[in-house]
Amino acid sequence: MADTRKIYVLNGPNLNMLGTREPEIYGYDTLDDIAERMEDVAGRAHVEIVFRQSNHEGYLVDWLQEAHAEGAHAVIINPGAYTHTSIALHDAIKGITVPVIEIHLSNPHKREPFRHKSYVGMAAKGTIAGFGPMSYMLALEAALEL
Ligand code: DHK
Repeated sequence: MADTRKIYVLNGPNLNMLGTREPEIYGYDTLDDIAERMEDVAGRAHVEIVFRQSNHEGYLVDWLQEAHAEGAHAVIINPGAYTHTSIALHDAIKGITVPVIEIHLSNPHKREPFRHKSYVGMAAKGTIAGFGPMSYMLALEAALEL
């Protein structure tokens, strides 16, 4: 029987600008490029990727709850700047049983002090940061092994 596991990949504010946004930090790949690569790998593992982006915090909360309600296998989330501010995302992750992997393209710990705290990381199963778009692929590999 086909494996119908779903992995949600959620992206927060400004990640829709990847490719042109501060490329010296975030690189030249677009979010579509990343989604395509993930879908390719996941497809070979017969896993469905649900790939979303929003600039609005509440949508990310809704989608975390949706992943839970859908019985998703895992959530990979790059919360963008909400990483460092959002108790709502922290609480949403604590309130669901789906394992959540926090990711970042850059390594926030090498950047400004206001990026050193992660409300999401405090609730997530684990964090992968600093590998550019490869952070997404490493998280997918981890999610597939869970
Ligand atoms: C993305 C952002 O938009 C920032 O606000 C975070 C993260 C870092 C990233 O590296 O992917 O601080």
